[in-house]
Amino acid sequence: MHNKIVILTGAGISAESGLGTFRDENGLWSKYKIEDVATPKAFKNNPQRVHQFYNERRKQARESLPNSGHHALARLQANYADEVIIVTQNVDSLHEKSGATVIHMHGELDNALCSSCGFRWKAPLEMFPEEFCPKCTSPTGRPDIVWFGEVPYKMDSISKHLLEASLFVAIGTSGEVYPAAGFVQEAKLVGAYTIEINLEPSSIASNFAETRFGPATKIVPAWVNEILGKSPS
Ligand code: BV8
Repeated sequence: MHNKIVILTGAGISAESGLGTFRDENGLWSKYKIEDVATPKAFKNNPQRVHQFYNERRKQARESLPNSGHHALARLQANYADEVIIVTQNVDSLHEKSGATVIHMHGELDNALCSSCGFRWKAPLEMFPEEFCPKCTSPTGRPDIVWFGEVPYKMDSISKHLLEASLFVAIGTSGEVYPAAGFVQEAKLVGAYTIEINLEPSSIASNFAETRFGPATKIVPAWVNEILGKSPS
């Protein structure tokens, strides 16, 4: 019997680090249209606009710091007796900055990808159209981001972890984007207990056995203390 914990995080865990969410009131999708900045067609039609969108977010993300929600998850991963797998939809590196290891299913702002040879390298702070690949020298560099209509990364290993989960916790995600929004169902199928931690009920809150509402910087450390059997600090 596994005691594996699988955690899925979304933009809500980075909100209190100053990074915008997508679907909140002043979220990114209230300023940009998905089809203009987060699809392969958008990049083909107007690479400059798409690079600009990610350049702004890359700069903001590079200056941001992890919050107590990120630190609590890193503490759980370091101290829990069994495996703690963190899958994130986020493209910032705040989980890594807090010392956690994480699976980036939607890619990473800090990486650039060559769409000709598949080579990845550390993205410069700003990328421009016809970015040259350091390996094959083609002018086909792009943000290493999974856009809508593209296949998320590491789906096989994520599915394997979900099959072995005894506890699945979604933190700071609206449950609007698939396949991530379907992970709770996969976990339930193998009998995992499921918890949603969010500022307010997501569109899939009813799929969870338990929900805890409030800011991640408050709720996540309290939940981690409970799991680690620590009295609230
Ligand atoms: C795929 C790019 C095939 C990087 C992103 C119809 C039905 C079902 C599916 C589809 C459909 N039509 C199209 C699809 C597929 C589509 C999809 O789901 N579309 C949606 C819009 C309907 N999905 C895809 O195209 C995916 N690919 O399906 O391929 C496939 C499938 C399975 C297996 C193999 C192949 C690709 C999806 C990835 C797209 N790229 N991002 C970037 O620019 O960042 S997704 C984008 O949304 C972000 O990456 C983000 O991570 C993601 C999810 O958003 P959230 O993280 O949840 O953020 P959001 O703002 O929505 O919510 C924030 C939450 O935090 C809120 O609930 C809020 O209350 C809470 N919060 C706020 N503050 C706090 C807080 N919580 C706690 N504390 C706080 N302080």
